[in-house]
Amino acid sequence: MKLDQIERVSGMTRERFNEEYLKPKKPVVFTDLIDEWPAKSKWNWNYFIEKHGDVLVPVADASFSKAGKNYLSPCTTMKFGDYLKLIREKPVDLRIFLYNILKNIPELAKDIRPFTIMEGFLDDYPFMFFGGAGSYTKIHYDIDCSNVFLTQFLSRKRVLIFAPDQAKHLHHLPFTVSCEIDLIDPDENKYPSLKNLVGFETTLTHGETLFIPSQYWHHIEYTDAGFSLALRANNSMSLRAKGAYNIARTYVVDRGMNKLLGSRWASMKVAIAKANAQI
Ligand SMILES: O=C(O)CCC(=O)C(=O)O
Ligand SMILES: [Fe+2]
Repeated sequence: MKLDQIERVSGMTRERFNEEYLKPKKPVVFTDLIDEWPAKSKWNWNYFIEKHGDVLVPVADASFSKAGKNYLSPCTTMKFGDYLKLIREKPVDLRIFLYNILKNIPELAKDIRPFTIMEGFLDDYPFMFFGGAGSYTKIHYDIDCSNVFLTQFLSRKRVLIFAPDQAKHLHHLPFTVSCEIDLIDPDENKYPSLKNLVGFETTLTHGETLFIPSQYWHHIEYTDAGFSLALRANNSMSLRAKGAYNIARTYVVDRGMNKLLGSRWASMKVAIAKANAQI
């Protein structure tokens, strides 16, 4: 596996972003995109615990990505404050994924500002991700085919990114937006195709925003306990259509077959991924 460091930029204009990063689909880290947001100084553990600790949140454990009854679903709900205290203290296998923060806690809208770096932001889908030290989000690309702007708060997060054409080295699982290979433990002996994998990497810190181009694979490691806000933009009709198709396919075919066949469906996907893999 060969990884290039992702560039860091500040003072970026919309025109330059469009020419140098959006059109060529090149990941980049903005160091100043949220400098004017109150959230940059306000959003921390105590603020969420004291002001919004009683809100009930959906929490997922490792069964989220495993075949069976919890596949692609949260496993329980708990109080936001209790969850944050838990992950702040020690590594735990509990995550909050794709949490629509403004729908659930509308008051927080006053702490953020719309991004103007490109057109097409989907204002109704501001998703937050929370996790303890050592947790990670397995490699995937975002099902709706949006461009993602992932802003990190408080702590560090390591991100690996791969272009769509790298799917052949990652054992892409059919009917899904995920892969068999787990990059937390990249074993080149078991998966020789990893030797030819090329991509990008960076470690985000507080207040930095990573641009993940539409359909780019990403693997995310929580170096420390922390949280991020993902804002998404999609300014292309064809990508929106592809996203809608992906969502229908996952919810109808993949979920349906998981319900019907459970781990046998998971094994079939792995076998197809292996057959399609290229060294
Ligand atoms: O930060 C994470 O855990 C996942 C973020 C992600 O996959 C996304 O924003 O698309
Ligand atoms: Fe994602």
